[in-house]
Amino acid sequence: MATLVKLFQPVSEKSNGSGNKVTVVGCGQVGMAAVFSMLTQNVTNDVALVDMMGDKLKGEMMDLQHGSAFMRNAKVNASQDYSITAGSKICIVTAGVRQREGESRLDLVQRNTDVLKCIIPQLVKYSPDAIFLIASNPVDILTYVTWKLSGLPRHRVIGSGTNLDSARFRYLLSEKLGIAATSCHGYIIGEHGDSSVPVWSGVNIAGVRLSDLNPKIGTEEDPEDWQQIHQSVVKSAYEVIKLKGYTSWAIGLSLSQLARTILTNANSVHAVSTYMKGEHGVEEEVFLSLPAVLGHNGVVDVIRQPLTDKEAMQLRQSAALMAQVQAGIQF
Ligand code: 6V0
Repeated sequence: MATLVKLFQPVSEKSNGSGNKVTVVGCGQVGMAAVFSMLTQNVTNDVALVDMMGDKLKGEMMDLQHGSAFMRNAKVNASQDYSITAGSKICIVTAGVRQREGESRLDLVQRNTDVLKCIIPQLVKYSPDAIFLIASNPVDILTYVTWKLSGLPRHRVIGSGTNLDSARFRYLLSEKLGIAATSCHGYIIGEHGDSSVPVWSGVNIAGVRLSDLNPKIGTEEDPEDWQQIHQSVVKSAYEVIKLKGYTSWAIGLSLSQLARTILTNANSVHAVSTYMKGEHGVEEEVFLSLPAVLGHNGVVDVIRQPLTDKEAMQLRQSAALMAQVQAGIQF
């Protein structure tokens, strides 16, 4: 075009690719909250969106593109064709059905496994070196399913797991203590959801362990009933779904945080769903959350967190439940 020829004096070839491309498959409530968080928090400026609903996908893409002038060089592509995902550093999967009121996460297993069967081989084909970050529920089982379907090494398949449950826990602790959530340290491990395990023995503020101040903390004998905080965490998704129909902002922020850690090779520690066999006496091939060091390669290390006998036993019970559900999956 003549105007372009007049405007530009060519010096070198334009290079393609940002080096921080993130694909999000599933542009529903969770996927779009994750995309919005990543773009506005400058985690990536290069996203590829895939969904099976063509009009919605195009609408989401255009809506974000119209915000370009408010973001930092954001590049947003969307298509039902997986070739647009090529060369992604991270593939985030939030596609599938979500719980309806009263349904548990485990009720979704086979339906969402069938969804992953369409998605994972395509993502692996176009981004064989990517880290796979799964959010679709039941997230621990679907992370296992992704690992099986993808053939990728275990360190490159991660479930968002209890990063969200731990954030909810820290928020509720912060409300009770009247200090910032970022100053309340503690992890929920195990299954994302109903059988999650709060590690009360490690909950601390500035290194002061609450279990040293209240040895009964988190138990049924605790007169202060701190265990009710964990019960609220377990109930919180059900409560939000009852109120607004879905959960989105907190999981979107959680995925954005994990993507930042991976893209920047931060080696930060997050509770994410990872291969569990051999940890804390777990004998089954399951994925459950443990605090893990994350970087460019995905999971670098799992933290050897001292657990009480009861905590380790609860973890093994979750693992047994996961294995039982996995045994019924049709691949
Ligand atoms: P949603 O708003 O219904 O979005 C799901 C999207 O997936 C829709 O746009 C669908 O069109 C799309 N989709 C379905 N099948 C395919 C396919 N084969 N290929 C491409 N796209 C497809 O659901 P929402 O975003 O609320 O939830 C998505 C998933 O995340 C559900 O399984 C939830 O249970 C799960 N969540 C996980 C959380 C976590 O902490 N891990 C938290 C909240 C929700």
